[in-house]
Formats: sequence, structure tokens, C-alpha cells
Amino acid sequence: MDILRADAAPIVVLTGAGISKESGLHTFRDPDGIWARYDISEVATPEAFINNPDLVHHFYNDRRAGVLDPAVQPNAAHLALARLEAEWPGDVLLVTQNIDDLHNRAGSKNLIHMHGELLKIRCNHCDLLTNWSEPLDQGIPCPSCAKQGGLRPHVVWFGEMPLEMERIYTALANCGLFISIGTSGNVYPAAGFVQMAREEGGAETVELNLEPSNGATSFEYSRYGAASEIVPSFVS
Ligand code: BV8
Repeated sequence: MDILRADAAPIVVLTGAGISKESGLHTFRDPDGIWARYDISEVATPEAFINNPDLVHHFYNDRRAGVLDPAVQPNAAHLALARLEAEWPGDVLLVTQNIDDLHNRAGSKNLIHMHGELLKIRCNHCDLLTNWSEPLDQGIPCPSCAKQGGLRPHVVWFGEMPLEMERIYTALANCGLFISIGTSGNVYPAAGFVQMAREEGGAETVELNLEPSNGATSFEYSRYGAASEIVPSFVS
């Protein structure tokens, strides 16, 4: 660990799309990113799903197929975080904004997908929440209540409540080290976590990113470069 710590302080790690870029998945705000090709308001809000469910299903079916591509595998950064969780003497909570399953496949267990998971779906008509890897459309009946037109990706859209926020806030208020990896610091509440960790947890804060993020000045330490290089060297 580049930051030598004598204690076994609890660690909170936040990741964003940048950690999965070298695994072959697009980020959102890079020049070749997802928001350069799609308008958030047309594919990633509850209103978009009401107005044009077929376009929203197409958007997520395309990304689900991308994550399931055999060429898309966890990279050295995902694996280093799973090792950190296994080897650090204190708690390590990994909070990801990503909806891919690369942290899961890398072996991270103490993991929160605060923006949901692409390989899960839920139903607007009942309490179904289940794994799903096929294309989704409005004609497919819910496997639980059999109604059509209610199945949606288990993904947090803009304007919707992120998942497990109480658990995240508690961890931020009690951590000694907060590490942010591969996120541009554009989206709240995740972009505000560094401030909470510092002000409520008294944590040391580290940004590991390709370039300074929007919140770069909030971090005491930073390393810039590709995640598959700087993350393993920082956490090992
Ligand atoms: C909420 C799932 C209330 C979908 C996503 C006006 C109206 C309505 C809402 C708002 C508003 N103004 C503000 C808001 C709040 C809004 C928000 O923040 N909007 C922004 C755009 C201003 N937030 C919300 O609506 C959230 N909900 O606020 O509810 C609430 C609040 C608090 C408590 C309770 C309730 C819900 C937000 C979730 C939206 N869903 N994802 C999907 O994936 O399709 S967010 C979307 O952006 C992505 O999923 C991603 O998770 C997120 C952040 O993007 P990043 O991961 O940071 O990716 P990005 O491309 O931006 O950056 C990549 C970085 O990696 C770059 O810095 C790059 O340099 C770096 N990088 C690239 N390559 C590498 C690398 N780093 C290392 N190595 C490399 N190789």
C-alpha cells in the first residue's frame, strides 16, 4: 500500500466506468463514451422508459450483450481490489457506480452496486428481482406475475434513489481511507462521498484516475494513469 498505515482502518473504495474501460467497456463521458452516442433523457430516466420503452430496452440490451461478450473480463484493477478485500486486516467496502459484473467476477464480496446491475431485472407490477442475461422487451411476460410490459433493467436511472445509501453513508462516516477509482465525479450522490469520508470519517482520501476528475481538489493524494497499472501498484 503506497500509503503506509499502521492501523487496520476500514477502507471504502468507490469505482466508476474508468475501471472497466481496459476490460473493453465504454465509459460515459470520454469522447467515445456512451453519452456521446445516446441522450441521457432518452434512455436513462423513468420518463424515458414510459415514453419510449423500446429504445430503453435496446440501449440496455446492447450493453448487456457487451458485458456478456467472452472478451470482456475483469482486469488487473478489479483483481487488485478483490485481493485488497481478502488481505487487508480491516473492513473493505467496495461501492461501484458500474452496472457490469466485473467486480463480482474478480471475487469482490463486500460489494454494493449503488446504480444497480445490468444482469438483473425487476418488474413494475410485482416484487420480482432476478438474474437475466437475455434481451428484454415489452412483450415478455414477467416470470413471476405473468404480466407483460412491466419488466425493466434493475438499474438506477437519473432521478431515482441509488441503492443501499444508508449502508454507504455509515461506512463513509467510519472509514479511515477513501479511494476513488475511474470516475469523473459528475454524478451525485457518489461525487459527494469524498467530502463525507473526509468530514465525517476523518479519512485520508485518494483519487486514482486517468486524469484529474471534477472533484480532484477534494482529494489529499492522487495518482494518474490507467487503472490496470496504478491500482495494483497502489493497493499491493
Ligand atoms: C438521485 C446507471 C436523489 C444507468 C447511472 C437534475 C434532475 C434530476 C437529478 C439531478 C439533477 N441535478 C443533479 C441531479 C442528481 C443526479 C445527477 O447527479 N445528475 C448529474 C448528471 C448532474 N443524480 C441522480 O439522479 C441520482 N439519484 O440523486 O436521487 C437522491 C440523492 C441522494 C440520496 C438519495 C436520493 C441517480 C444517479 C444514477 C444514474 N445512473 N448509471 C446506466 O449505467 O445506464 S449514472 C452514470 O454516471 C453511470 O452509470 C455512472 O455510474 C455514473 C458516473 O459516471 P462515471 O462512472 O464517473 O463515468 P464517466 O465516463 O463519467 O467517467 C469515467 C472516468 O474514468 C473519467 O474520469 C476518465 O478519465 C476515467 N478513465 C477512463 N479510462 C480510464 C479511466 N481511469 C482509469 N483508467 C482508465 N483506463
